[in-house]
Amino acid sequence: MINLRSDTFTQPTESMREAMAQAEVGDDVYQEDPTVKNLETLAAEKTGKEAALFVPSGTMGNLISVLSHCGRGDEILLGDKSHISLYEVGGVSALGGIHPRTLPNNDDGTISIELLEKGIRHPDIHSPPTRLICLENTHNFCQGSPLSPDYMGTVRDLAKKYGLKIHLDGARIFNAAVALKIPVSKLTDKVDSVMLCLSKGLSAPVGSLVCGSSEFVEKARKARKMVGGGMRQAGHLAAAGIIALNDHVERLEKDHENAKYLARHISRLDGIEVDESKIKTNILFFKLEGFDGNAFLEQLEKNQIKILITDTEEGIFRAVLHREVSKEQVETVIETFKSIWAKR
Ligand code: TLP
Repeated sequence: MINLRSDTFTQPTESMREAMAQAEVGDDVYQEDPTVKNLETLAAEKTGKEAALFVPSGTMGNLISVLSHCGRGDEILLGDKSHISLYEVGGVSALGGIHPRTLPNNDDGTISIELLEKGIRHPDIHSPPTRLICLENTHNFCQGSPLSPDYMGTVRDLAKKYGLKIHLDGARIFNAAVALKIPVSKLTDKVDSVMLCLSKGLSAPVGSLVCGSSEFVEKARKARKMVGGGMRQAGHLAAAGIIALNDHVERLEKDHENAKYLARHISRLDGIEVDESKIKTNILFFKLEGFDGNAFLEQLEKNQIKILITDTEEGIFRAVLHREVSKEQVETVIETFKSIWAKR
C-alpha cells in the first residue's frame, strides 16, 4: 500500500524500536524520567528556548499553549485555515473559554499584517481583550507553505507594539526550516511558544513538544496535567523522539522533492489542477474536474494507493509525502494516475 493520506502514517524505524525498548525511564509526572528530560533539553536547544515539555499530541500541545498564554474571556487571532481553528474540536473555546477570532489566510499561509493590526481589539467595555496571535508553519491547509522569517519577524514587531504574545503551531516546523535552508531557531526566535510534532515526517510513533520560556513551560506542565496529559514512563516514547530530532530532519528534503515531482507530473493530466511552483514542502493539494471524486479514490485504492479527499463537493485532494513513500513509489503513483486517466 502506498499511503499518501498523511505523514502521520510513518512507522517507527528499527533504531527507534530498539531505543524505545532499551530506554531508561522513570515517572515523568514527578519529573524523574531521564529520557524525557533528554528529549526536552534537545528540543529546547534546537528551538533556542529555555525549556520544553513532551506532550502526547500536537492538538494537546496547541491547546495547553493557548491555555498558558490566555485566560477565560480572552481573545486569540488566528487564520481561518489554521489547524487550531479547523481540526482541534474547538478545544480553545470549549475547554479554555477563549474566543477565537479568525482572519483570512492567504494562499501562502500568511495573514495580512494590516488585517492582523485591525483585528487587535482596543480597550472597550464590549470587547474581549486580544492576548495572542497564533501562526502555523508550515501551513498545512495552504499547500504546506513555509512562513518566512521576515514575515514572522513583522508579526513579532506587531505583537510587541500591542503587548501580545505569539504561539506557533509548528507541527511541521522542521519541514519549513529545511525548505527555507535555515536553522529552525531562525523561525522559533520570533515567537513566545512553539509546538512541534515528532510523529509526522520525523517518523516517531507518538508525541510533540511545546517550547518556550521556563515560566511558560511550567504553566504548560500544569495545563498538561489538567487535561490528562501527564504521562508516567514516557521515556519509552521520548527515546524515539530523540532519534527523530537527531536523525530525521535533513531527509525531509527528499519528501519535498517527491511532492514537487508528483505535482509536476500530475499537473500534465487534463482536469487536475495543481501548481507545482506553490509546492514548497511535503504537502500538495490538487483539484479534480470532470471526474467523480469518490470513483477516483476507489480506482486508486484498487491500485493500492491511499489519498485523502478534503472537500468532496469541490473535488479537492491532499497528498502528503513522507519517509515511507520512495521516489519509485511516486513513479508508480504517477503511472497509476495516467492509467486511470486513459480509461476515463
Ligand atoms: N494534522 C493531521 C490532521 O489532523 C489533519 C494531518 O494529517 O495533517 N497542527 C498541524 C498543522 C497539523 O497538521 C496537525 C495534525 C496537528 C497540529 C495536530 O497534531 P496531532 O495529530 O498530533 O494532534
